[in-house]
Amino acid sequence: MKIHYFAIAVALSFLALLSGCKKTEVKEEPSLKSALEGKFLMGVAVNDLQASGVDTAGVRLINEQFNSVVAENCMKSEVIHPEEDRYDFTKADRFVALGEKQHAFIVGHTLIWHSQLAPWFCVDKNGKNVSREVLIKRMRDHIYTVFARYKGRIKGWDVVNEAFEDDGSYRKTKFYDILGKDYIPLAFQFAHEADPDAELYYNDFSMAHKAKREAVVRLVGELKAKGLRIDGVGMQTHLQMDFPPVKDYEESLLAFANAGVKVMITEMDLTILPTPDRNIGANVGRNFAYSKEMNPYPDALPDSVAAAWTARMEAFFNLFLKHSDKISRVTMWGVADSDSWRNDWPVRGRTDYPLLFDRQHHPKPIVAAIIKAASENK
Ligand code: 9MR
Repeated sequence: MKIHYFAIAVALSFLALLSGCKKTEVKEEPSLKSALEGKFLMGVAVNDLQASGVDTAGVRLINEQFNSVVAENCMKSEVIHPEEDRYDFTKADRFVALGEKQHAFIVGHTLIWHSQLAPWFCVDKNGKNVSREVLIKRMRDHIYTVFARYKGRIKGWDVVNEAFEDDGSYRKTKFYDILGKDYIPLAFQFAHEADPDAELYYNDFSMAHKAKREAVVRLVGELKAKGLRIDGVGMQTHLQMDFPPVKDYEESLLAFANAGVKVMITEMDLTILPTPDRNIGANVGRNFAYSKEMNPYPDALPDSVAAAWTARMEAFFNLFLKHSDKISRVTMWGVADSDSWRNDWPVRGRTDYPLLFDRQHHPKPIVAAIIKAASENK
């Protein structure tokens, strides 16, 4: 018994000694989101494995590094509204719950898009295009129902995605076939009716092309002239090493800001792999056959190649910092390299290195470079 009391007394005095000691300071590494605070939100696209919590390493990075999230796939019409009278919110609910848990600015992607479109959306039971009236009703129902579920929780929406070709002409989608260019203002009108507080965006790839830039500026003007709400233009920013030139990209960024909307970098990634056609943008309809030459770095990037990648990524982040008064958000299209769609497009089964965190979820040198540049850009 005596020994027992003695042991407790020793333990207590040891604890008292410890609490008297000065706490050792643990130096927190700055995160991307804290370094960029006051400049723009740092966002990331979230996939289903992350939203469901299976990818714990990915969730940890989302939480530590990012303060905005966007749904990579789970809100596209083929997923969320697979049949005319059936919605499936399972995955989207998980995504929104993750964003709320992490106090992130949540972005919905995307309402009206020709790709990953629910197969029933624009056609009747015989596969024939529906009438103008039917499509308008379907668009309204879709937008109203999805908005009703997430009203006040999703703060901004990509309302229309990829409506233009690179030459500035309207993409000939089913929406365009049936409604002409009216489908765009209609979508913005329905979205605003459904949640007057939500920010509404137009989102597209290959925005550095002059003709596309001009078409988007025209669209913003037309929407505003009709008294419709449009808050932002999303520049997707799926980059290649040699395309587009930073200068052309900057011209588009400035043109959108001058049109009176916020600019958002919405789907950023930078492929290091050869691209069979530099004008491919993010046109997922185009694919090319696999060959060894097209997959030059299956194991790792040579140092010089990695350095060139870092330099190009840094040039873009320096541009974003230069124009941070015009940019409200920069979103990466995925957390770690292994998550990226780039590994399978436009050639399936390649190993690409397009994001800020590597396959082990370690930050690449670009992360420290961005944090340093942000701290120097007061
Ligand atoms: O990253 C998405 C990928 O997982 C999907 O297979 C693909 C299908 O269309 O869509 C990808 O995301 C696209 C985004 O929704 C719109 N802009 C282009 C993106 C890359 O294709």
